[in-house]
Amino acid sequence: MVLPSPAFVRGIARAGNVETSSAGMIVRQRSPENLEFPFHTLERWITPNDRFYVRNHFAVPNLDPRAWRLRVEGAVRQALQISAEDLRRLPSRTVTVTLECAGNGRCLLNPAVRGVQWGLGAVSNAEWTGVPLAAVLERAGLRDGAVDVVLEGADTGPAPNEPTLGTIPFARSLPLAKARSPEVLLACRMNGADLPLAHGFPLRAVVPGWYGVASVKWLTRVVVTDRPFAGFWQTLDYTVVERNRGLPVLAPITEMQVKAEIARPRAGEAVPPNASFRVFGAAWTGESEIARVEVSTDGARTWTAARLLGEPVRFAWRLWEYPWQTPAGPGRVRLAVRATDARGRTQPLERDGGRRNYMINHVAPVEVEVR
Ligand SMILES: Nc1nc2c(c(=O)[nH]1)N[C@H]1C(S)=C(S)[C@@H](COP(=O)(O)O)O[C@H]1N2
Ligand SMILES: [Mo]
Repeated sequence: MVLPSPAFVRGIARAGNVETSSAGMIVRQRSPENLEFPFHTLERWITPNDRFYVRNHFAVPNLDPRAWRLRVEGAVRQALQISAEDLRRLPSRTVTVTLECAGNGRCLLNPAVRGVQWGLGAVSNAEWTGVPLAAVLERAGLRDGAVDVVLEGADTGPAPNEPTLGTIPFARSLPLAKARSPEVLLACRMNGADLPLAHGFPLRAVVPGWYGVASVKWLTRVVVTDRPFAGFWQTLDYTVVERNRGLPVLAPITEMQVKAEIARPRAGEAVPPNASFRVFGAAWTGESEIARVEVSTDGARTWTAARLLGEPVRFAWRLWEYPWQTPAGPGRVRLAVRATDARGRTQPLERDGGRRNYMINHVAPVEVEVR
């Protein structure tokens, strides 16, 4: 068994030393704005709108909601132009969904990899209200041979690391089966309020169980394609390497991987000796539910079950706690957590290099000081 190196653990402490916004968010990038939820402040199951992490590739587009239309076209029987008012007349649903950026935890990797250097907080949980994408596809009517559903945002800019490509929009596709699943929403409300501009006003996709990149914001166009969509954000970016008959093959990032994070204590925090300390955090997974969370106080050698809080809600994170009896003597302790989902998938102890700079879910101990 290979444990994450001490350098990995130091990385978590490094994540704490950064600039914060007026709302107390960690500023990872000013322009475009990329804001991290300070994960050590986790208390409640729902993340308030002004604390929900923000991941933007380009400048935020300012859309006039009166002039805005959602165009639905491609391999459909009837192309549509839907106004915000039309959408409000369709039956809506509310679902609680955790979004995690595929790069969450990146700043903990050693050696460093490229991309926004997220600590623990490129993950948040909110209640989203909107019309199922399936209902809109149903209205347009899919033509035979439809394969993918492309979601396009109004934001555009230069393609990252591809200067000759010029300006491209942010767009991602879903295979038909996921696009038609009842939980996939075109959301116009977040935690009971109008969708904030930073989170995609007037309309965004919410794709439960998938990494945040699938949940396209500032939606303006849905294009049904008759062949697999090989867009920029699922070929040159947001891909991982899978093995196919021994050959490395790039595959788009889709489902979230099972993962737990410790909110408290924070890395480097001093905890009192001979005391009862509440270790606390959250755990989530993709198309399943969290079945078990375990805590280790000896650097990922032995594990004890933590207590799962609240009720299981598919597609939302589960809070957990562990009453830790801290040791008598002063010294450093490496705390770790690992989650297992209802399909029996458990967080790995080692990182799979094929995941490049994405999908970071291996067990990552935090070092605290007993004194
Ligand atoms: N139009 C558009 N949609 C987008 C993005 C973007 O840059 N533009 N970023 C994606 C990524 S990578 C993530 S992780 C989520 C983040 O959603 P949030 O900013 O509401 O947290 O939005 C996704 N949708
Ligand atoms: Mo992301």
